[in-house]
Amino acid sequence: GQFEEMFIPSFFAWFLLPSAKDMVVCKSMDFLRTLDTMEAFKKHITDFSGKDEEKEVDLEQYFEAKGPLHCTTKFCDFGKAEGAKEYAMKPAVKDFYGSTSELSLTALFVTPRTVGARVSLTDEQLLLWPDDAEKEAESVVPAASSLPPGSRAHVTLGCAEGVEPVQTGLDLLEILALQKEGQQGETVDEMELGSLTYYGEGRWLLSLREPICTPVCFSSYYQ
Ligand code: ACK
Repeated sequence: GQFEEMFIPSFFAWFLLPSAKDMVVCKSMDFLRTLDTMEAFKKHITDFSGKDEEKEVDLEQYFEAKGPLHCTTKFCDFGKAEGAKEYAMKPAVKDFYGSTSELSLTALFVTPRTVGARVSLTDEQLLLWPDDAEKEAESVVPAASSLPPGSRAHVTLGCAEGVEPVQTGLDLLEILALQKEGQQGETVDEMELGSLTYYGEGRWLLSLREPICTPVCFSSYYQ
């Protein structure tokens, strides 16, 4: 029939509904504004400024937001990515396509490359999570495949100049791998939003006291 040739999208994702988007952007901007004025952050400023210890870093300017806010499930590259077609044909993908749910953002993280939110998926949402999402990151984060499915789930909030958004999930996996290895990090502060930990090399994680819940729609992106 006429629908047999399926056009595979750039990626499948949960897209934040417009009503929720502003609230999430606002909270992340608040976090960036607070972080870059903290003494603990200034102590490690060269992670972001290079050699220049005197330089101030304005994190709000440092990162640039790209495209609609979303949590990628499967990057398909219009069918060219491995497993793209199989994913697009999964019964769960068809069943949930266009449906709304709630995403739970449980942490915010910042590295010299990206700023993002960690997403904790429900069992139902995990039905849409590709089996190999963590394993695919293995060449960059060797311990990634030993992390539980869904570990890579994130919302990219911004990227530094010249950095592609695929980096955000890799930065998150790197932090989770450090945690799993038993690196406690350096808990530097209790902030209003939660507790802030430094993992070295410019990696900061704010575990939210209260998760940010945001309505989303499971769909795909074709541009
Ligand atoms: O922020 P993200 O999750 O990172 O959303 C974008 C989206 O797909 C469109 O580019 C993600 N993305 C790009 N390349 C890959 C890849 N090779 N593996 C997984 N996700 C990717 C990117």
